[in-house]
Amino acid sequence: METIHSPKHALRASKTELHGGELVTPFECPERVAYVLKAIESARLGEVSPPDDMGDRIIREIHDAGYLDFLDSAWREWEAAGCKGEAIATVWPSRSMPSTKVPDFIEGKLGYYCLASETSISAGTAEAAYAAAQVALTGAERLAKGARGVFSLCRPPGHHASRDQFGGYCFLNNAALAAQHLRKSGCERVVVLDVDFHHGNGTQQIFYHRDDVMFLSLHGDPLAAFPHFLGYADEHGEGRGEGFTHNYPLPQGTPYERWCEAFEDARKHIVSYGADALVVSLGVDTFEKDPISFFRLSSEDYSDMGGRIAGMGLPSLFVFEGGYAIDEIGVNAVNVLTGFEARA
Ligand code: 7XA
Ligand code: ZN
Repeated sequence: METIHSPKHALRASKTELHGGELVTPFECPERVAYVLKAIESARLGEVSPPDDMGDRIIREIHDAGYLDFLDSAWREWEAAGCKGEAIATVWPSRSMPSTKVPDFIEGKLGYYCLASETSISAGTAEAAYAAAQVALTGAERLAKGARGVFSLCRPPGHHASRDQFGGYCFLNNAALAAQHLRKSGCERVVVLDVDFHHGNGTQQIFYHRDDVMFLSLHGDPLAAFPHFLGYADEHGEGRGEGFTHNYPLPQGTPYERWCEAFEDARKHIVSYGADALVVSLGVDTFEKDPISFFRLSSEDYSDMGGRIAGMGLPSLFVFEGGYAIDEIGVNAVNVLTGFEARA
């Protein structure tokens, strides 16, 4: 299987994450990619190629223009305001002050365009996010040209990024961009299956009113897990999108057998939808040793997961999302891909 990868991911190297009331070194760090590349090489998965620059047409279809301008200028404006640390949102248009005005000053803009304050904006963040988007779009283009399976090794990840908000380590929604590109390349129906531990709130929001992209997510119950405010089982889509969103919130300690029950239900929806292509939001933070999650999948389970995904018989693009157990992140991600190839 071909992997698409850009060294520009390393431009996203923020020093601070707000975690447990402290500023810590981010879990979502550049080393994650180095470990995955090493595992790709050890497993002889296949060629690692750079992305093409596919421009910003699809990015502008998925994301809000004001939000994209904000991402481009946020770090400059933060520095110009004399701020010394990294840019962290501290104030929001919350329930008691639901303004829709976009403030001029960077402090207000950050609150307007941010959904969660653990994620700081640092020098190079916008460039890295753009490169990750190109990695996803290039993977989608390979699928559109006939590839059966491709791995887009995106970093920073994307599935929490909504049309106009960043957070949860995400800035541009790589999986949504890939799905949109597939739609524009002739696929009538595209599925995004999100197997990251966290609910893909951004992807759900982007496609919530659409029937041409089905979104399904298996994740930690938002009552107990980030992002807390989306991802419940009673969210099914709205308008034309009614019936095209399916959420499987799962409890603390979920073992692979329980995860598979949810997967099998999701699989039935995917098969009856009659999709032309599948985008998998591939996070491996469902792993038993992940430091910020609570499922109990083992490294071997990821091989089986890949086989089950291949069993649906769809051209599949794997878009990398989360996973923070750094020693095993590579083997877990690559197990999904080799498991897929063994059954594809
Ligand atoms: O898939 N998303 C992630 O892996 C990032 C989740 C961020 C959690 C932050 C909780 N304070
Ligand atoms: Zn995650």
